Amino acid sequence: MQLLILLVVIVGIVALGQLAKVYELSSRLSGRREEEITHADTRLNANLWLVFMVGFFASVIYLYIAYGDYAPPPASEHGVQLDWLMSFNIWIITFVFFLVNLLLFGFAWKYAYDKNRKATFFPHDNRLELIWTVIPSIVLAVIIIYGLQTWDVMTGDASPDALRVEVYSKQFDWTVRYTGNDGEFGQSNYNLITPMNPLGIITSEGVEDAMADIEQQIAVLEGDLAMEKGLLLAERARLEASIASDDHGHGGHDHGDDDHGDHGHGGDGHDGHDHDDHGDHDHGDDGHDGHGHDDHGAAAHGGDWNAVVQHRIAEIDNILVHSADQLLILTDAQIEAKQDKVKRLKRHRQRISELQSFTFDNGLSSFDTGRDDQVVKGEFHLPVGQEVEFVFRSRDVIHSAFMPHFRAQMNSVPGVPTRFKMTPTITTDSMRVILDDPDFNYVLLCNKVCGAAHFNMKMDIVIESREAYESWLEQQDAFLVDEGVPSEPETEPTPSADVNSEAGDMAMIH
Ligand SMILES: [Cu+2]
Repeated sequence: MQLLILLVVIVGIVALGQLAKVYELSSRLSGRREEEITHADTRLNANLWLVFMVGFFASVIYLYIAYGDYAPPPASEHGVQLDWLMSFNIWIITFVFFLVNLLLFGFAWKYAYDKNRKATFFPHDNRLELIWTVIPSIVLAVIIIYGLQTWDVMTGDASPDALRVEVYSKQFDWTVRYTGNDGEFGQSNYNLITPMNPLGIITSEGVEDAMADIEQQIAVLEGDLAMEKGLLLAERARLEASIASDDHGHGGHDHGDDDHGDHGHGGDGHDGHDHDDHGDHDHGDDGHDGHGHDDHGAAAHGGDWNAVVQHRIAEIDNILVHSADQLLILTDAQIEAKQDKVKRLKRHRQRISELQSFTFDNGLSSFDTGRDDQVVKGEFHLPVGQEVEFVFRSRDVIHSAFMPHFRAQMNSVPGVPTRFKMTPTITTDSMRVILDDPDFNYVLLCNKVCGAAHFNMKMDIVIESREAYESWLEQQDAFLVDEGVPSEPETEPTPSADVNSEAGDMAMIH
């Protein structure tokens, strides 16, 4: 097959060569040289330029008519101005487009080669230079100033009574937050993000719960590690070895604290922890075994290393013998995973403990203002004619909040809150009538390719009368319902009896 194609190509090239030869022969017969171009040839080409120009212009005009309208009318105040800015630019571009192409094709037609005409030598002209420098400068300046002014309308300070709405992005959905009755958003931090608190809103209760939860997780993991057979045996071996080399290893200590050591543990042997009546309490019945606190004792007394070590060995032996059924046997990888988890939990605990609140102008603490915040998903509502101040945050990557019907778009950047303001002017219902589409909805889309499910990152926006908006907002749960139980967005309100019993349970756990 390939051979066949190759043959066809070769035959084609040969045929072309033969055709060229025929042409050459025929022009030689007619007594005319090949490179000689007649006046008719030139005029034909010149006229074809004009034909092309007319076709080109006609197709551009067709595209303007077919696609020039940005379908739904702008549904926000600044949207009208933004559309004007766009149209203004388009008209300038259109004018320049037709002018330049008219000159380009027109000159090609008019000044086609004519052997009787000599080209004018025209190297420089100050007037021309001035014209094509000054005019574009003025036009560009107008475009830029007009553009900046429109930008300023969208991003300038919102009025104090603007409705404040936070739009939070993550892979792959949007969450919207309202301030609640106090008019302030609660502070937020990623360290407090949980499935129940996707925005990481900080409240004093939330911090306490998170800390208790972390403590509990650490306790469980450390409990497991304390009962791991391999670790216990390894520790025991290490301790034995340290006793064997004790004269060298810890001699210094003992000498240094001689009197101390003698005091406390003179004749007591391994059992001697007289410093600690607490210890006696705990282990009175257990005899040789239990001195869970002797690390502590050792640190305090410094000198009784040997006794401590022996004590710990006895303790380990006791576990190995008497609690054999509770021993865990884990692989190295499992142990490492648990130890790693403990380290990460401790870091997490550290970061949460470093959170600091601040006080708003009205005297509220930023750890208190989050309780009544309303968090919604799936769809959010805005009152028509009300100025809205949007704040954008992102959890993971850069997203872009795009609300095409309002001619609004803003990047949503992790770590850098962004914002703009807008005033919706057309309700969803009115727009449905305008577009004659009963299913129409305003949308918030993601306009940055942010990952696999980017296409699905969408939220509906409902623009409605102030009354309808207010009654909708009233139905949205506050972040913390009653006694510190985070509400679940998007579910029916929980009966208050359940909330209370749940709160009771949680209080017991923590
Ligand atoms: Cu996105």
